[in-house]
Amino acid sequence: MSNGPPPMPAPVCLIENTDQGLQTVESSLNLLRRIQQPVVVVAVVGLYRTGKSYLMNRLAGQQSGFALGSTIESKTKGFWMWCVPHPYSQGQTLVLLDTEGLGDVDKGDSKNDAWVFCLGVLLSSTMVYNSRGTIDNQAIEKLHYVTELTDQIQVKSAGASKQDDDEMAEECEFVRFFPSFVWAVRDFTLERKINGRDVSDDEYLNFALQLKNGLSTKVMTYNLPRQCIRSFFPTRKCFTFPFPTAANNMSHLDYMAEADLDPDFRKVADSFCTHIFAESRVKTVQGGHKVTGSRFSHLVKIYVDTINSGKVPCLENAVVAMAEIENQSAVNEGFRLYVQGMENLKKNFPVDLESLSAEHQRASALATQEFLKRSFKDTEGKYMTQLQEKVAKLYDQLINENMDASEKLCRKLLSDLYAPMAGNIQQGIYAKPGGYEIYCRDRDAMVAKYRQDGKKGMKGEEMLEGFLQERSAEANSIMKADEKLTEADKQRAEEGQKIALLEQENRMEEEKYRWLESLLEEEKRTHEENLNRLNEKLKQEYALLAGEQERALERKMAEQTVLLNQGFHQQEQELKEQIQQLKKEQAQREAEEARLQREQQQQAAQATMQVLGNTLETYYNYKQKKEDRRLQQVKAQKEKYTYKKRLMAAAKKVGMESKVTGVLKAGASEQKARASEQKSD
Ligand SMILES: Nc1nc2c(ncn2[C@@H]2O[C@H](COP(=O)(O)OP(=O)(O)OP(=O)(O)O)[C@@H](O)[C@H]2O)c(=O)[nH]1
Ligand SMILES: [Mg+2]
Repeated sequence: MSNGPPPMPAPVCLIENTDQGLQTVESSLNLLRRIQQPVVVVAVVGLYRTGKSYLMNRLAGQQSGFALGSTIESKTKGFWMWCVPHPYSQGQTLVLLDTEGLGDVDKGDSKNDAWVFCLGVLLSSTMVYNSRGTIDNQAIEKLHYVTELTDQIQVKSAGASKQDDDEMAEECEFVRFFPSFVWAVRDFTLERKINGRDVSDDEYLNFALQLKNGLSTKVMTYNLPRQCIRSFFPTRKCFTFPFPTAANNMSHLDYMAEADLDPDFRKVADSFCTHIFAESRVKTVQGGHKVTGSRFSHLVKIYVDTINSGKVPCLENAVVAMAEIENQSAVNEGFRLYVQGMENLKKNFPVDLESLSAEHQRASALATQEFLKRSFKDTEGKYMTQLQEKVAKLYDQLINENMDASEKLCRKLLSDLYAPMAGNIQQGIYAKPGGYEIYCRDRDAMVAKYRQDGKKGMKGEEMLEGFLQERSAEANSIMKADEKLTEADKQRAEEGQKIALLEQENRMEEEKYRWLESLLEEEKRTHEENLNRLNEKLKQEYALLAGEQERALERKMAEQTVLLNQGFHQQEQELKEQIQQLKKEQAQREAEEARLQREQQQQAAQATMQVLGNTLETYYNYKQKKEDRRLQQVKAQKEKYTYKKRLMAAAKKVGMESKVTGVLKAGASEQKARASEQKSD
């Protein structure tokens, strides 16, 4: 499965702007959901009929795509999206967003315009503001939407009532989440000179954004949009485009060959594209988390739904909501991989525990990796635990299924191997003097064959134990009916049978213990590995947050230097406070990071103790059982010995000591021979 954008021959509508309000288009969200690559989102906003769609087509490397209008009526409605592989950065997707033109007199809905502008800010990592002519006071006044952003966007979730301090903190937070700002001035015909000196595009923009000294209403009104742009978008860039072609060609610009365009226009357009491709960052959200296509789809839906419901979009809430949806699908995707990984092995059930465990380890590592790749902000490990629980539950179920399959197979194997003996019983082969010896030989040969079969699964010894227990009454009655055996032989045989059964029980317990021990060992290892992976992920997330905070500080400090140099002490003082606020947040993050690390260490230690405790308990139970069985064996041996002693005492009384000793010795050597025969089998 490719993680990049699916082939898109043309842009699609992402957000419709209807009379009922803004509405996301499900098929376009679905398209985004398939993209697992980080996205660089470039949105163009600006007054209607200013060549926005044309510029976006150039970024897409296409002559047509985003529809252009050749009349004075506005063309683009809502938000249109084109996802293409990033031309510079492999593994990233470039999402181009073309938006509805602002200030359309026919529409006459400035509130709606303000939301279009606001969504452009919220969704993009680079926002291109497009205008025509010059950056004069009128042009800046038309950008009044920036002054409304503080009412339209909330950074923190609404908890306690806002204080002045919070208000300031909110505004200063904008810089962390807002896109870089590029002003594209089209049809620029003036000479770029300030006080007779040639200046660059950026100097031209900064000159236009210069503040005026003073506190009169007029000055404050003049300064407000400029101050907002400076403060919210400290990373700014400007491109002044000349006319692309002669006025009479303008309406069929999208059919014109590149070579027929004005060379100066092409030069600026090329350096604009180069700048966008080289400098636009991957879209991030609060905490510095990178946004993938799939996360972006949630973001779009969350913001649009919030705006539609009449509420103010909140950056913090959006990230939390987005993380919840994304983490849940990360759990599902991780689990899907685990199920898929175990599916093949399931076909081969029964398998031994080593194979089952190895496959489980492999599949659960894959599942965890996939989960961690997709999830974010799972600070408490809630979703990671959810995945682990789902995996553990299925693994338990698979172990049971594997045991059932083993049981079924062993039962069949035993019944097949026993079939000739059952036939012999029916024919009375063992019901004659010496029959018990034949029975024992047949049974031992059958057990040896059973053991030779290597594909019995996890229940081989347990099933054999059950089988031998079941057959012990049969063995006893054959033995008792065997006239060749003396009472002493029978007593001895009975003892021998008891011991053999105990030995088999031992084997069965050992088999169980072996897999119990390896399951526990595996649980401990998986737990440790997952904890390490989660810690690593959290560390990475803290590094992202630290990077985000540092970048914000850097930008603010650069802005502070500019203001200081220009003698704007009042604004510089405000900035100073904002910088202090950012530093405070940085210190909070560091303290939080340290706290989390301490907690994680404690958790890890507790978990290890728990697993160790479990292992010790199991081990203790096993030891106890083993000891019980040993005592039983000793008792059985002792009984045998007491019987021998009683027999010898009786023999002594009747003067048959040497005969009894001879019989016992013969019996013992016969038993030895049989044992070595079994071994060589
Ligand atoms: N003068 C001029 N015209 C241009 C430029 N770029 C494109 N056009 C033409 O202007 C017209 C409108 O271009 P669009 O790209 O559709 O403008 P838009 O801003 O997307 O328009 P809306 O979607 O209606 O807001 C088309 O006929 C274009 O060919 C330019 O740089 N200068
Ligand atoms: Mg357009």
